Amino acid sequence: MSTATSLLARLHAHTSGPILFGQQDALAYGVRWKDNHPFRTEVHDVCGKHPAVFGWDLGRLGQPANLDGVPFHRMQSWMLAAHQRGGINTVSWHMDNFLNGKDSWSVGLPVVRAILPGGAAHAAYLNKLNLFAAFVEQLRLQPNDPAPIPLIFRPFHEHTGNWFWWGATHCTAEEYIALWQFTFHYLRETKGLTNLLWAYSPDRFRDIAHYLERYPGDEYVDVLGLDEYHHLSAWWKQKDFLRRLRNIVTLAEERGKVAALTETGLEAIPRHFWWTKRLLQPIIEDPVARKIAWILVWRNATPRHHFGPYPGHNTAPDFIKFSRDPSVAFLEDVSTAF
Ligand code: BMA
Repeated sequence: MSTATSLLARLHAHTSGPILFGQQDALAYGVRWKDNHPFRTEVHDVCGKHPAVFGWDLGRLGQPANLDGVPFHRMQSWMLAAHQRGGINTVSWHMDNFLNGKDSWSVGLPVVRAILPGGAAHAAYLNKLNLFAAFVEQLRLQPNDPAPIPLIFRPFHEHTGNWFWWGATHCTAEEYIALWQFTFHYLRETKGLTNLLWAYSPDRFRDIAHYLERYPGDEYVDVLGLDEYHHLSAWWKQKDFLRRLRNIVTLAEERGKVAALTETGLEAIPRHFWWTKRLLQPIIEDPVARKIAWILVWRNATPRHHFGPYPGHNTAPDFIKFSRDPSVAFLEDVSTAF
């Protein structure tokens, strides 16, 4: 069984068990600390348990550190450490714009068309994918392990929005699908990476047809994700959010995939009971929505830009309650390493 297949089986098990809790960059820094630690998370500082899912971003791969200042070699050791303790790593990629060298939020140029085969920036795209493959190949616990550790790869995310150069109004559905399929074949066949699970994670969508508009096909996707921040701020917005979760769970069940809330959060979390009342309760009270395998909140960067709690934060007591709820699983709940 490949490492990816066993990870997929594990995720499938969580569709009927507790929902795994994850956070972006959790091991790299918190609101209250930026220094390097071998294995520290602010979530653990608050509740005594680490996230079970660890999100990372490869933006600026090729430079010493990623777009948020995380050195890539440290990221690799944290990924291995997380895996060794029974955690799951998921990777997004805020890829720079290949036509003007600016970041992924630089929109307005036909970047997707340019990086497809035959396009002016195709060679540059291949160089990036080669860097990605080299980065992934190094993720071995022992140098002579037959394969790198499994990863969930979540490229070209939030494409139903327009804020990234791969977003809805910046390429056609055909171009988006062609890019996904090309990337999949290149990494799997040319570079031989069989340790990746592929996660498709649009932002908000109107209905199932909209969700599937740029879906590359069942052979190219393992996880049906959703990135959704918007509808978690107030109770009256939750109906739409739950409907979307039910949509992805239903689709996942029909296609033998896993559904997940691949990104979420409420910036700075101004509501005391957000964790238990706004996030968890509506999901677990819905018999369909609760079958998502994991929830990942975004990074803890600064007192204004954070999506997880930290000691002393107003939601810390509620987060402790959330962390003890049997319908949520943290690293210590799924691992024998502690
Ligand atoms: C965004 C913000 C940015 C960050 C980017 C990539 O949502 O957190 O500050 O650079 O994600 O991690």
